[in-house]
Amino acid sequence: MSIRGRFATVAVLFLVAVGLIVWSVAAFLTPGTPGGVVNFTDTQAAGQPVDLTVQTVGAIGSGAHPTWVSYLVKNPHTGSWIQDTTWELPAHRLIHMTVLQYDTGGPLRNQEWGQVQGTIGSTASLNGQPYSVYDSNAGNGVGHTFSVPGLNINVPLVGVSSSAQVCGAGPCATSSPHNTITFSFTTPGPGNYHWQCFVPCGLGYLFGNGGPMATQNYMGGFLDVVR
Ligand SMILES: [Cu+2]
Repeated sequence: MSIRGRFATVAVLFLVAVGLIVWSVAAFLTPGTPGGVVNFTDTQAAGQPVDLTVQTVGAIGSGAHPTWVSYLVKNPHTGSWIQDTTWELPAHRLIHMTVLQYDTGGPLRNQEWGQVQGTIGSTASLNGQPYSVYDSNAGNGVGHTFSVPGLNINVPLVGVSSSAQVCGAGPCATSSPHNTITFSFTTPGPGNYHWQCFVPCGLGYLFGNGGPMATQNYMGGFLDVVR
């Protein structure tokens, strides 16, 4: 091969490499496909509390990342479980939230996240028992949190026993081992409030904070509060 031919080959390979790097960095920085918006504004008459039910699973079992941890929300109109973490809620309304937690847990890196904050009475209920703080170094630890930084809401979601027959793929049925966590909060005025899990549960990613922790419709989303 001539010098010119070799140079052209090296140049093409170099451009392909640069292209691949740019593409992978862009793909890493771009959040996953945003879902629709699950509408809770018309499920109750004006002034009535709104029920919001979600589940947290150790593996979503389908889609682009079947092994990723995820939240799922119960469609208030059809009752089916959907993977969409943008929830449209009415402003200045009492929200009764139920979390069915199917994942295992462990000790928190920051014990602060074991504290229930920002809910009515600064309390939540774990299988019917009220709690305001959970010691993640005891028992099954904490699997995930439901946290809305802009509203100072944080609820530690206690893990299930890893020795049990843990649900392998979402949506999980209540026949699988789970913890039922309930709490209430009041929505503020209209706005977009980011919510997320604060347990670095993105297994296999840098410090556990990539993958599902950084992608819409897995471990974070938005409370889309409207008038
Ligand atoms: Cu999580």
